[in-house]
Amino acid sequence: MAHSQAWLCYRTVSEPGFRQYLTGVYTQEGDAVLDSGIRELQLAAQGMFGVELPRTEAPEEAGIRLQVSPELKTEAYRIYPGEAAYTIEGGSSAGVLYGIFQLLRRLQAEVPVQEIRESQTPDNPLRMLNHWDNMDGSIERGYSGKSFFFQNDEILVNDRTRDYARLAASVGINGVVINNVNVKHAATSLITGRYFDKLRSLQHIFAGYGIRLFLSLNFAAPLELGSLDTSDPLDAGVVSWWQEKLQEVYEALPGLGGFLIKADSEGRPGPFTYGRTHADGANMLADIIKPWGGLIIWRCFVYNCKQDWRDRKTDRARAGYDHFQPLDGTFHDNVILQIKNGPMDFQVREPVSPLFGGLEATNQMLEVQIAQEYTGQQRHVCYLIPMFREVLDFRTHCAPEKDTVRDIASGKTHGRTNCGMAAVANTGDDSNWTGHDLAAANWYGFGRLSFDPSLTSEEIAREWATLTFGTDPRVLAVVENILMGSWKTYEKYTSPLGIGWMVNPNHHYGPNVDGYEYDRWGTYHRADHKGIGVDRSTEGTGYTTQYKEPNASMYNTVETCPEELLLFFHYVPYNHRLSGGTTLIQHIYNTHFEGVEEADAMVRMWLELAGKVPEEIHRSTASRLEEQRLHAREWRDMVNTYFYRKSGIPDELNRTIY
Ligand code: GCW
Repeated sequence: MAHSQAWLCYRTVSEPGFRQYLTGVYTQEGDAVLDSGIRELQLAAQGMFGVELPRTEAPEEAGIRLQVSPELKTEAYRIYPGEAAYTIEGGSSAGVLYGIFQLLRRLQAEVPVQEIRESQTPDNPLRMLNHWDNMDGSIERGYSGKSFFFQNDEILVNDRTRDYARLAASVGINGVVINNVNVKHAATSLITGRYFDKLRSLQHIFAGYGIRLFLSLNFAAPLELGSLDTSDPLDAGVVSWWQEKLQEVYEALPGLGGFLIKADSEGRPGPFTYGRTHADGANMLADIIKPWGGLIIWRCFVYNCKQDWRDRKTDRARAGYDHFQPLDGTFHDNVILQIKNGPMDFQVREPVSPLFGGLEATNQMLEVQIAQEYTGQQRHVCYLIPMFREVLDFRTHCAPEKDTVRDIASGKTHGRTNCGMAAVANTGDDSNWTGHDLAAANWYGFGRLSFDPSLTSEEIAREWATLTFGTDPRVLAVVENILMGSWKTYEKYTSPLGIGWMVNPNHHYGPNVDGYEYDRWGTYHRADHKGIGVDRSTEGTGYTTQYKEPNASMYNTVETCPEELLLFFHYVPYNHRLSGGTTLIQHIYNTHFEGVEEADAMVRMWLELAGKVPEEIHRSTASRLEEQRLHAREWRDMVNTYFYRKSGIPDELNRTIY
């Protein structure tokens, strides 16, 4: 299927200033990344100015000069106009490439070229996308078609691969895991000769855009691929099996970034089976790939998924910290722990995982999910950048300063370099990449934010909208308005005050208040006729003690707990008065009515853009917004009715509650 160029569509601009430089492009050094940069400039010159931009060997003929300047940090860039030439410098060719994309963003926004004078060093060393693509072509939690990496157990390498790499690199992504963390079936064999040729082609394309390829690994490979009867990480036979295997992999694929591993989680194998720790497992693999500069990225999503509802002490939210904090300091240098933003699982609202701040001597990476598993599955618009901003800005109090999640992920708090941010990707082979056209803002936004976490959500939304739709102020205002309100709107008509879940089990789309209440996954809301919420204070599961002070005390009491997380931390009676004066039950009713009104307003706003954005995008987005509007009603009515019937307390405003 033909695919769109998303935010790299290079439409005509009216600001002519840059034309004077379009005489030629020159670079002294040459490599695949600089070649990609030049191709991008040529494409853009054609699209924006209708000019054929030649590459020249003579610097004096070139209005655009690319230069690798070792005094800049590796991936940093500096771009500026001059008399004769516009210069794009980078600490490496990847830095130059990032500078080119920044210049093109500004030009596309009609910024006069004489004002485009910027320098930037990416904040996070690793800026990664994790694809949960299976080799049969399906995507776990994929909402935009099939995989464009795999089909029928084969690896796909085609035009789309390059465009994917361009889009990813344009927002600063420098690492990609192509296969699902649940490594099963053919994917276990990705580390065998059967796939090396295709992986090399993929790696080659990625490398041309400064992106390193990573693979998800099956911890039980010695059993499943080899003929061993164990995958005990401390067993000598297992260690030598991995040595041989990974040597073969690195000889075939030098430059491979390393491996991402989900172990002892949701049925995946891991060191627990053999009475070993996660550090035993991760370090064993890390030591083997260290000579090649490889990294082991070890996920912290480990919890007991078979809980008994009567047990009010076992708390899934506690699990990440309980498992990994005691191992702090035992992981080797080339191991990175990848931690989901919240302690549960990508709900619309969660507190920040207490592992951030709890680990002081361990490499850490923040994992977020732009695949909208619990936030409308790319059928609803939910711009997640404001949520990620809150996570990054959260102060852990693990140090007197530089203690935010942003500082920790970027390595500033503890002086680390193996760290950064990863997002579970939201792409598939739909022609627009992300199913919902507006969901592309999350892909774009994640990359931009991981490169430069000082950007605001509004700036990112505006940039994306400008690149995608052009500079019409009316269009920009509407798109920005819809995006900026969408996370809070989604939160309003779904589950209240941080309690989460309330979705249909398994596929996770659509309201079902008790969907997980009578299940064993530890995802309770504990609603009864008097109140709702999970007591995670010191009186309850004690989860609050995993935070550093003053956060621990703040979360521990109802009076000081941030209201948007009230039900995550406390069981609260329906007649409890919130800070604004309304009762909890009234707040639930009000927000659900408001959420629907806001969803209606989004449809009205979007309809105003008919004729102002490409017709196909207008039509398909309108139909998704319509589905969202109707679906928001279903959520409202299910949730309100449920709580009305549980509590017996009527709505003060007498609206229809069934
Ligand atoms: O959110 C849950 C998803 C699973 C996923 C798991 C994980 C890849 O429902 O589909 O598995 O998280 O993060 O490992």
